[in-house]
Amino acid sequence: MKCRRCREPAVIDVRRHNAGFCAGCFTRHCGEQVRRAIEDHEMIAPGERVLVAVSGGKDSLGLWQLLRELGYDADGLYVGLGIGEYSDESGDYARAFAGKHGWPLLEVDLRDSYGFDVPLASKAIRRAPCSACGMSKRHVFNDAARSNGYDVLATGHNLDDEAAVLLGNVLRWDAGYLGRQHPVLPEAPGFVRKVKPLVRLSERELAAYCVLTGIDYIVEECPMAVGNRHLGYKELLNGIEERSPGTKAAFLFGFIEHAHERFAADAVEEREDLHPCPECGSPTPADVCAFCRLRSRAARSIPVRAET
Ligand code: Q46
Ligand code: ZN
Repeated sequence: MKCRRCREPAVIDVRRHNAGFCAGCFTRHCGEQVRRAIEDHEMIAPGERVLVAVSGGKDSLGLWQLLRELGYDADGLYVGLGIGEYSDESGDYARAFAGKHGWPLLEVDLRDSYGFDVPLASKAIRRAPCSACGMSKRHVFNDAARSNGYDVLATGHNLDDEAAVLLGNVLRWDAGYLGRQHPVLPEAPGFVRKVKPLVRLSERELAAYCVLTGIDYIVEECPMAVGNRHLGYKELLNGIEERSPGTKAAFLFGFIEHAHERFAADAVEEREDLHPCPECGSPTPADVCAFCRLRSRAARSIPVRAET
């Protein structure tokens, strides 16, 4: 197979585009996909400061590099989740990558800053770790971006992630989630803008991008992902994609183009009902926000040692 652009031998084929690319043209293709996503959805305006949530994995480190190469003022944010060796190692990858390039990396450790970690929180609320983790990350990402003066928070969600989340939301017809499922969640009082510049690239393309550009990333998946609903949806979609390449992209982009608008009003309505949490100031529809409730339940579950 030859490269679609320069006719040199191809090193990767992207069946969805019915095209092969050599290494140089493939990295350019990745940059163009990110540039297009940012332009199409007006994700980042010139001069804005971007905070990229990095986990040490291929998507987030790839995203950070792609944004920097496109000229964006992008710094990293690593959140220590306290998931045993996985967290220790993923932090090392994020730090090594930032250090290699001399790019600023903010760090927040859940245990040090908030007194709990993901395994503890999950036990305290008797819910799957990903539920406690997702809630904590959403809060910490937004808080870190706001308190450090960033305009935009960028996450490494790729095409596969977004299509899997969409499938889950459609299977339940969850109108609120569908209204919020978009590559850009605009800023609002108490919230920075959140963007997903990798929506036009698949997981496989990100892995290839990292290998071809020498990004050293943590290959192991989070051990707590086992049994996660989204993994099942991803597998289902991969089976369909295998038989008809392009279906995943058509599913996601068809929704964004033709259907998202119909659910957006629900999301706007939800946001209008928010007021600042009395404990942390984050917008919430409840008396105390979900993160602060999680935090206090986790704190209560820590056995208190008797003073001697
Ligand atoms: S880190 Fe957290 Fe993921 Fe691990 S506990 Fe689940 S949500 S799987 S992206
Ligand atoms: Zn709160």
